[in-house]
Amino acid sequence: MKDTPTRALRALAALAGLFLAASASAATVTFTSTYVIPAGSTYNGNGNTIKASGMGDGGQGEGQKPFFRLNANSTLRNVKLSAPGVDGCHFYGNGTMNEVTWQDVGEDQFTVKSGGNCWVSGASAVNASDKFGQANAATSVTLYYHTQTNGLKNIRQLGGSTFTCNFYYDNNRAATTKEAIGRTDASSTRFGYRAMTVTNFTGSNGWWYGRSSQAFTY
Ligand code: DGU
Ligand code: CA
Ligand code: CA
Repeated sequence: MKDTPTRALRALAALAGLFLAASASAATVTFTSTYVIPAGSTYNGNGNTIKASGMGDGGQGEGQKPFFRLNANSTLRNVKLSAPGVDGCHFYGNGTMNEVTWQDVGEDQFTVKSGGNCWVSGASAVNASDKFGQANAATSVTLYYHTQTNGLKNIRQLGGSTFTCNFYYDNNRAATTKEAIGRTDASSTRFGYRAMTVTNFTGSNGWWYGRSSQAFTY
């Protein structure tokens, strides 16, 4: 009985220590080149913030470098990407970006460079002057419990391309989209969506940029 308060205090102190250790470990890490996540492995950012230096200015110039290249079957998780947003992150085959926060999207948020089953889940991205996601190869992309705020297009399939993509929006939020939730020029591409919250949409051609017949709920 006598030592109960001491034990309680010790437990509290231990908890506080854990909390402090956890916050102290979140750091800002500077990248001067793209980090390649090897096939089949995971990069866990442990809540750190990445800052790109000498990789692009985050404007609309093409040829900027991505923060991360995800080789096939790799995962990027628990990381914040600060301005300048450079060329976002690139998928090469299947991949997952989980709890990745884009604090200020640069040229674009993520790009599918070669196709696969690609997932962007949790967390959020803000301020895409043009596109959030860009698909440059036939792929399946799922946005899952992910929020995108303020941009022209939430997903854009490479302009003029006719390969087939399947885009899924599952429990997402799109706030202040000014052109399209999904835009494609390919007649075989499909957009599936469920539990999607869209607010302040101002595109003049509908969510699917004139291709509503290619969209379905599931
Ligand atoms: O002319 O190729 O925006 O991957 C168009 C360009 C453009 C790509 C794409 C990307 O489609 O650069 O960032
Ligand atoms: Ca581009
Ligand atoms: Ca790009």
